[in-house]
Amino acid sequence: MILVVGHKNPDSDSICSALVATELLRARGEEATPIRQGEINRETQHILEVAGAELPELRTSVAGEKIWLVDYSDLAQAPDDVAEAQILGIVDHHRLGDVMTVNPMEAWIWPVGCTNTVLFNMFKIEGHAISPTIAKLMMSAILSDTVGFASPTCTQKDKDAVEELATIAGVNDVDAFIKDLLIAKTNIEGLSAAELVEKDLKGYPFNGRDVVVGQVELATLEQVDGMIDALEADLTSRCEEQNLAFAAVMLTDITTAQTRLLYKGEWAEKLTKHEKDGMLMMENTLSRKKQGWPWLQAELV
Ligand SMILES: [Mn+2]
Repeated sequence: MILVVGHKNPDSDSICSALVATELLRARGEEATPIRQGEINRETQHILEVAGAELPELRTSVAGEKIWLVDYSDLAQAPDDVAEAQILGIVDHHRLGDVMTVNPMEAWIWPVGCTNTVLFNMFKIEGHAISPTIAKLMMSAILSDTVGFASPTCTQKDKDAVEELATIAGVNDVDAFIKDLLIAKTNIEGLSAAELVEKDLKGYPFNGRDVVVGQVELATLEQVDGMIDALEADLTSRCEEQNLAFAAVMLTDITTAQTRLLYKGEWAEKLTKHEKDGMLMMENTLSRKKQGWPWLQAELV
């Protein structure tokens, strides 16, 4: 049995990738099961409902198991006991991380907008049939990761994949499909400051210290107007409790690509020079991976 596991703090791509890669392995004649390392967000819940797919089982230990990693290759995002598992494969679209394997393994890492774009091409290369449910999972993940094709991470391969997948899925109106997805993605009603910071929080080892950067995608920055103090207080206590050098959250208006950065920690003073009227605004910034984190790395050195 192969366990297919996405990253910690799973986003939609991470969950859909686990489900889709499991189908690919089964099509190859392997026994496989998708698992997840955490609770899913509202967008993912919406996607699973639309696709009619089952939520992967919550499981955070993989010691002694054969596993595939989907949507990451960093130790920090893997199950804590990943060193005791046998990694057989990786499908990803991020920079190559620091996981190590004992034996040779299969790696599919492409510079595209979404892991599901790589998986879609694997299905095609290997000639496996794609069911409407799997097609919906794949196209939803691609549209989520690329923010409806608007993200700078989006490539022609992502667009081509969605075009083919929409036909298989029987989705005639892709724009309406994107709109429903974005409504579910930006629904933060009733979430606490801590829940917002944790919604899509990634940990990065940097210069010998630990840093976390979260991102909240919004339809308008006004959605978090009353929560700035609480969000900053959460970042501060997170730094203290986890000995982080820096904790930040990108508040991104996905309709204008404008991001407000909230940040705290020992290294926070390195960024204050970029503030205007007490706010650090990052214009034209949708992607943490391609824009937010690279900029922060240069500033935090
Ligand atoms: Mn992804």
